[in-house]
Amino acid sequence: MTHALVVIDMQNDFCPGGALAVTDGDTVVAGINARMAQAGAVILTQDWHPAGHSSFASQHKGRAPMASVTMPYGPQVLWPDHCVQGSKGAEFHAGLDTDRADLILRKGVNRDIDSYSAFFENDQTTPTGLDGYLRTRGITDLDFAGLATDFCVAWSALDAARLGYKVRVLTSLCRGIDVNGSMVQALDNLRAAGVELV
Ligand code: VGL
Ligand code: ZN
Repeated sequence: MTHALVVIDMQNDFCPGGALAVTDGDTVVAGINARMAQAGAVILTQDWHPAGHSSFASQHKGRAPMASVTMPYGPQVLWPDHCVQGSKGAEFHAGLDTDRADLILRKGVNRDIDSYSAFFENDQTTPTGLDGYLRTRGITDLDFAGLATDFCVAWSALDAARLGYKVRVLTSLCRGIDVNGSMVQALDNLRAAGVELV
């Protein structure tokens, strides 16, 4: 068993009606559940921010959501408050088959650093521990699905490729935010990194 399905941030706040809703975000749930049946291992990630997280526009006087700022660790898009620990918005979409998960990984828990990727926080050095988990289980091939294509899915898949995994992004089981050309940029970056877009 060397293949895993990694389902990124399939949470209420990224679905229609949520605080950072991705268009049609909920429409991939059924397909993701079906795909779990073929997966050797299933990993779910959960965006899980403390209240007052530094990626929230509400913490930056005079800044609106979707504005870009420079943080000590690099550029950062400011978001509406979302996926606050313990909130309804941070829960998985009710239709997602969470029973099938081997591991649920929470990320973005550090107030001062965002974490788009399931592997590293946005300083691109602080590890989440996922690489160690996968390596010690002998998992070498990763399929990614979930939300959002151009942020957490793309950053996770790019890190996975850099770490030496064989990576595919199941684009039909992903949906994107697309802010300031982020979708085209993300797909270009993924192709350039040798990630297979399925
Ligand atoms: C995400 C923005 C902020 C994502 C998470 O899951 O793509 N995007 N937090
Ligand atoms: Zn977030």
